[in-house]
Amino acid sequence: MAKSKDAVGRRRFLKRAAASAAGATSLVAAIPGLGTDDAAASASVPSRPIASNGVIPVPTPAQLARDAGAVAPPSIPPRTVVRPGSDLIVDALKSVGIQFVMANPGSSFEGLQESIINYGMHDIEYITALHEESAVAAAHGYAKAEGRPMATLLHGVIGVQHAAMAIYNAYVDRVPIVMIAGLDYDGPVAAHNAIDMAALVRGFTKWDAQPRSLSEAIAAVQRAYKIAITPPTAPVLLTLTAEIQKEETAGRDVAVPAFSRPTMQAADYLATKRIAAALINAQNPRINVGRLRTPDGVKLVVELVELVGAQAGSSATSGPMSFPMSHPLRGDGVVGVPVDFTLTLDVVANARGVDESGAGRRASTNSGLASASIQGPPLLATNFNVNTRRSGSNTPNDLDIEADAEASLPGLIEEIKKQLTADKRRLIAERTKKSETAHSEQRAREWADSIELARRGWNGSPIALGRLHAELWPLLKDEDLCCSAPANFTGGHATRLFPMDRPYSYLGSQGAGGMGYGAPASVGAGLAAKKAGNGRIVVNIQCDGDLNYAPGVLWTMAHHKLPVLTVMHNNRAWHQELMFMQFMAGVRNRGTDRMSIGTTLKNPEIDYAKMAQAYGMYAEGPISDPKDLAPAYKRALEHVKRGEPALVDVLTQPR
Ligand SMILES: Cc1ncc(C[n+]2csc(CCOP(=O)(O)OP(=O)(O)O)c2C)c(N)n1
Repeated sequence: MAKSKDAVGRRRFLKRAAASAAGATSLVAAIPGLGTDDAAASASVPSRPIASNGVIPVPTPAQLARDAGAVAPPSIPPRTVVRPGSDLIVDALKSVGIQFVMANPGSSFEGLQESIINYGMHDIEYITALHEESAVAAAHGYAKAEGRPMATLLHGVIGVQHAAMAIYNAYVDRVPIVMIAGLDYDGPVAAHNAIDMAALVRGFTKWDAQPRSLSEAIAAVQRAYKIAITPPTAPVLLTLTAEIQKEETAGRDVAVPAFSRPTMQAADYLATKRIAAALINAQNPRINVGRLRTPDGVKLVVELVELVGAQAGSSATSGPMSFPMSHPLRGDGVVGVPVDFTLTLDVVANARGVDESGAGRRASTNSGLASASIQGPPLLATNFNVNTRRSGSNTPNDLDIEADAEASLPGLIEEIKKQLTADKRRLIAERTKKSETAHSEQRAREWADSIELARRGWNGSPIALGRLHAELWPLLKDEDLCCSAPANFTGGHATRLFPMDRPYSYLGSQGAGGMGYGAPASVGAGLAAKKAGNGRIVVNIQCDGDLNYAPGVLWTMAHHKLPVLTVMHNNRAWHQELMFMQFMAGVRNRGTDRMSIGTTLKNPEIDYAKMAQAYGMYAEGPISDPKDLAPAYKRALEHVKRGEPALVDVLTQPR
């Protein structure tokens, strides 16, 4: 491997510095021209405070003369690199539309970092991470809020290792992320190099590449993006050598080609015609909507449901990009009228292989189909080295189409419009009316149940999770809201009380259940909210155990001024595990008294308000009297509405 000029220069510098430092008694002595034995210089300068090592850092007369402008500064050698390769990598990232790159610094990608910060500064924002896992988890949250990937940079080997769990979460959650790992063969630490960097995470990335030249690297960035956003969407990893990042390209004919966006595979024409006919001819069709790829897909599916007056099932309480919960056609239809055709769109089976939308086979329509699905291919189809069974719906349908639902919708809508007769339009208008009435009653029942659940333990202290949420609702009901953290550990109140009506209203769970996700995902959601620029507020109901894996994200929120309200669900425990331990001790009949060992965060108790303040964020708490919640929320929200994060620490019931 040929050594780059930079690397050779850097090694020489390090050697020289090490040699002089070894023979010197102080830093001053190690730097030529600076020394305490320079009596003349010492005598001619005013006295200065003595550094802690006892050495006075005295400038030489020549330096003083230069400072005073008496002599011209030494001539600066001309820039040696005019158009580094990493500038073109920035152009490639721009060509695919990357807007944010998040990283914790590492010399293996210093060339690219410098290019992003200086050369790419008007197009790409550099977000500072305090941990690589947080960078990838933030990208995970961003992709779910936006339906598109951002990029992360990872230091060779160790940064990739730190990121591994977050990559796995994103992979299982089918979330696209473009990750770039640096590789510097001539770097200062040989242990940060790997012959096959991606091997560390290959089991849970969709694709990886280690380009051998700049042209290959440019093509690989565009390829990486395409592969990440094409179903099955997933994280991809590019390993970029320092040589490619730093090579001089001035005078060379390398350029970034225009990016051609990938076309997604849509359902074929015959299948589309059959589904259109089934939707039109059914007496009572149902469309179950899972997670579509982008907000455009959500718009299209709303159009489809309204066009045929179907009843719609939504996964919006499980994650983003689904059918709006408050839409008049979301619900179970008119009681007593059987569903005779079900179309399922991108509904992902849960770990047990049961789809989450209540889909099921029913009687068939007079077009011969009882059920159909359009579902992107499972990751199993692209990567055999997977540790997850999660894939498409396990319920067999009469017609199962392996294609992108979002890309299939325009054709389906067009075909339905072609097939619709005036008679059918009248029938559809009638059933739409009936469904809307039935659904508004259903909605009233659901709302009453949610309020009833939220009332439990209303005046209790520690504070009940229902009240923690209910006090937020009046303050947030008119806001453009994004709930960024998983709701399953916080009683599920958020998804019952707050209407999940926008593609990003609720971002869902960790994917693979890896903790240390909620807080960084909120950073990604915060970036999307800030970029939207319309006052969107991110609400992060934050479990204490989850925050403590990488609390440095609080600094990232403060530093980048993200509109995130963090409300601590501070039950001073990893309560899920405490319950498991209690069960274990119970079945062994040994008593549960000691099960708080290793499962609680007590003695000392963590002060999250102080923690957030230390990271530069407005914070209050701990709050144990529920009457104090609303005023504290109001004060915190004033900060969030000004575009800054804030945290309210609430002492809560376990669940
Ligand atoms: C990285 C990781 N380590 C350990 C676990 C095991 N685990 C599952 S739930 C849980 C407790 C989470 O505590 P917290 O986030 O405070 O939520 P709580 O259970 O208290 O509601 C733990 C540690 C995990 N899922 N992920």
